Amino acid sequence: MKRREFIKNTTLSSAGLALGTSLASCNNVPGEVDKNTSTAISSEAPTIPVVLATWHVEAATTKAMEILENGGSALDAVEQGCKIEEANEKGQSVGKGGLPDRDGHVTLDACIMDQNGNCGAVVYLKDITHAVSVARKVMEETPHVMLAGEGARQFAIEQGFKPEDLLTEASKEAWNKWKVEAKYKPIINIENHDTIGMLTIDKQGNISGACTTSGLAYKMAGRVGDSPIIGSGLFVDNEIGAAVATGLGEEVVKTVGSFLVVELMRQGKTPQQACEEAIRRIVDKPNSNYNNFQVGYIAVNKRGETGCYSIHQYFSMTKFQNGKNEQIQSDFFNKEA
Ligand code: SD4
Repeated sequence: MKRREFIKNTTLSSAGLALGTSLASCNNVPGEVDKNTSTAISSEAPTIPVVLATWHVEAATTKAMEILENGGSALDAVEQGCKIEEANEKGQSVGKGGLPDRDGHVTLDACIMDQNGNCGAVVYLKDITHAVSVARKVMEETPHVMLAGEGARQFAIEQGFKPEDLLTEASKEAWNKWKVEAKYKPIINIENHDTIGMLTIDKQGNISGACTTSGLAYKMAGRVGDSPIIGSGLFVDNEIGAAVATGLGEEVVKTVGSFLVVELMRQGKTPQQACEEAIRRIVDKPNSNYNNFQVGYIAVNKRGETGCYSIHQYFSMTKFQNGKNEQIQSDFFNKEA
């Protein structure tokens, strides 16, 4: 089977769902690798500040780097960078315009973590575009780490966020089309980029991270993925580095993926080696059906060295470092397809 057919036909049998977001994106032509992009291995010496994000999100990394270059904090950079994608209605997997659950509700998951190990998260948040900023408010204004559902929504409104309908015409149309058959195995959409996960190191050498998503398209009502779960979708340790995940959240949660990547770096692995080992933990499980889903990790260590790795081809990250804002194709595990 050709790679593109594989992507289009693959479903997530474990969850009975497919990623409504992309396995392959990064380029405007689905499934084609842009020859101008770099590979993950770079010979250049790492420097800080650095911004790293999942997928092809140059506007977001530009915004984050602008903040860092002006002496701003890693935390501000990561929040402001992610907000660019949340507000982008064309991205059907993040914030406004995200694809809804099977009942037509857009529900968002997000988290944020700073250099002091503080963190905040929101899960199953409705009606608020900037979930990452609500997560930051949870971190800074409450004694809690995570708020869910209606409580999160009420908290956001009290904090001054304006409720709005996140279901855009385009996403509604996609949902209506899906409803014709309502198979809980929608075709994977390979044209959009994905969940945004972002990691930043500021001029002081402090590290922060954030992750924000509308999760799996047409998921069961109430489903929460890895993205808002500290340690799974995101982990930051200011002494070591940080990691963030994208792809089928259920598989990331089962291996506590981002925490694992950071712990592997603590043990001396490079970010690249750590991402590869974390993917191996998923594919090496007995009865792993990894042919049917994608997971990708990106990571950065304290020195500003970076890495990324995924199960299948066409995952990419955007890296802004050494004055270059570039899309980098990830190496991947499954070379058989
Ligand atoms: C989730 N990890 O909700 C997120 C979604 C995602 O590619 O990254 N999709 O499972």
